[in-house]
Amino acid sequence: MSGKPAVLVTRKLPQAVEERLTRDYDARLNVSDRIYTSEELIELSEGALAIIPCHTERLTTDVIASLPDSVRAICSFSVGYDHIDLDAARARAITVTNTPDVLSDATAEIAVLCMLGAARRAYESAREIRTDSWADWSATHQLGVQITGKRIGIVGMGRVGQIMARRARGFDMEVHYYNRSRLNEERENGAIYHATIESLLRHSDVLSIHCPATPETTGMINAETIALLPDGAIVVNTARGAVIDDDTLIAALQSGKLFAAGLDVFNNEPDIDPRYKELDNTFLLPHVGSATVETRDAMGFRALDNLDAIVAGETPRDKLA
Ligand code: 8YV
Repeated sequence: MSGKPAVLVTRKLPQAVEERLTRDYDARLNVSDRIYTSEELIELSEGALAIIPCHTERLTTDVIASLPDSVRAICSFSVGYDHIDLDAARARAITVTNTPDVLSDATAEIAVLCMLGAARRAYESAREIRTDSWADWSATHQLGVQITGKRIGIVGMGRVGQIMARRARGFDMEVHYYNRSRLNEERENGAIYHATIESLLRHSDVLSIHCPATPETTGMINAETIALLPDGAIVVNTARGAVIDDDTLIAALQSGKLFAAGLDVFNNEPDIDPRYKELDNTFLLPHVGSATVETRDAMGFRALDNLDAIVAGETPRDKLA
């Protein structure tokens, strides 16, 4: 017995984070990085004060109700918390935290990559090189869409959305946004507010999704809404797959209603809808928005700062429940 509080860490985390974990806690690390079943997670939590999950663990009503009494905190290694039932945690007085801010720049970088990858047909071009199918230069070869000067519509003008807006201004894009509430003038920074998603869509040559997955945003991009985008628009999603109805997006990509899509997140990861992979006009990444050395360290340290505060009897900075 080390005398240190026990913490279940559900996935393999960066070395520096695991070093701090083992220094300060009786850390139950996941060396193999295999995703635990709900039953395993409950069993492995026995006697632990806290769980540090990732978005890959579904902490549903039933799982939370079955957690051992020892568990007093869930400090997620993620900004998104759609995988945690906050009401169920509140009902058991379990404190829940996330890791906002520290991954906003990295995620906006990937959104820029997805935007450019989709607009400039990066998947098709890279494939030509790697399969030796590049015939020769031609004036009509691989023509994409220039995003400079175009309109970007940002859904969810939170931390990541605001950084994406700044990056888009670097491409002289006209920034439009839809958010639950209008931002103040300073944060808006010249962006044009739309009170409805429908209005935003009509003004979006590129639509970039930065809102969380909630009951309100699930399936927000569906047959009715996607029809409102200008023909030849580009859809970028680095938030959560649940915001998009896959059948609708795939049909719009197949028909040419949309020029392309750049996607880092999907419904049912990693078993995504296979039709995305059959399309040439998709630029697809495996949920790597926050995957930089700097950011993953910062996420881990932020989760541990929250845990340290809870252990010290203080209110953690990123308390969700
Ligand atoms: C993380 C994310 O890598 O933080 C989030 O919400 O979507 C990702 O960037 C992942 O969730 C880690 O748990």
